[in-house]
Amino acid sequence: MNPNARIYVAGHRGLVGSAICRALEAGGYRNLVTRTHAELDLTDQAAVRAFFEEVRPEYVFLAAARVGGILANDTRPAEFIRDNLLIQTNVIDAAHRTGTRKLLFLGSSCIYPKHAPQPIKEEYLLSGPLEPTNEWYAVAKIAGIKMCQAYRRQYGFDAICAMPTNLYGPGDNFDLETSHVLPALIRKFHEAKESGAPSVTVWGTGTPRREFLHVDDLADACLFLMQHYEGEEIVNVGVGEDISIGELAELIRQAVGYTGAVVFDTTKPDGTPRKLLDVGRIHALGWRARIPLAEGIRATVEAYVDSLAAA
Ligand code: GFB
Repeated sequence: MNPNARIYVAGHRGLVGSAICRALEAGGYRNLVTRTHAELDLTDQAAVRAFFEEVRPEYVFLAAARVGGILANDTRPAEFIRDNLLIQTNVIDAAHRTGTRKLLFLGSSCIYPKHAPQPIKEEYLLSGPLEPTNEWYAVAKIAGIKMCQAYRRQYGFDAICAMPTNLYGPGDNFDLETSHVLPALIRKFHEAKESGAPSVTVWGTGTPRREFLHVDDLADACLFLMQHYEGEEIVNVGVGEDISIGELAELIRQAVGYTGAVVFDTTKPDGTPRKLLDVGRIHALGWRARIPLAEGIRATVEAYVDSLAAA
């Protein structure tokens, strides 16, 4: 990518989009194009086509999506499947129509079968039933992958697909109903410490295992793939190891400095028992994650507490 190339980051205010913008700016890319949701509704096909005809970005990072944790996915299936299908279809099609040179589509590790062999290889896609709590989002993301592959086959459109594992980092969503586990626990432990609450409630049994990738590592991988990968196959992006939710809660409890008890609310869903990604493909391409989880958690706790003070 030329430093002056016009690069559109869709979803630039979200966890992933803001990290991609940070990485691009740090890399000397000066011609970034962004639009807020109020300025451009990506579910509106006419508006997206008009934007692409006006701006004609050369590269597109498609990080815009309707995302959320296990409860949000489980309780709002229509929004998750509708909005993600609309956003990705509009952006991929308009990018192709207006001559975008390359587009990177972001999926998720939840596209894989609930009981896929671990670690999960890219070829396990569609080899078994999905996790019910997020099958709506997963089906939408799988459709996005297939659309990128179809546009490459029929039109020669250079669309590539990255499948990140669970993400965390600065700029995450800390709403307790819609967020993912890591930011939710940071907020819960911090609020319990501040209020002197005797315990913190963790959803589920604490036994599911999750892999956590810092969003700055993901952004680095996205720039790497945009510059070095142009294949049809999807590429997993992860750290190659996972921990249980119980172990994660203990890591966060220590990072926050909470000394009360941890209790598990088994009325809440566990979701997929495990979704550790096989990262052999991206390692073979020459990329590895760098940010250790304990260090990433400490930095995210600090950024969260600072953001509260700033607010
Ligand atoms: O991060 P999370 O919401 O999403 O939940 P998934 C991960 C695990 O953490 C589940 C447990 O077993 C939750 O029950 N957990 C414990 C909590 N306490 C909490 C809490 O306070 N909040 C939350 N949110 N979880 C998502 C998919 O699945 O993974 C998305 O639903 C996306 O579509 C994302 O793919 C990457 O990892 O289970």
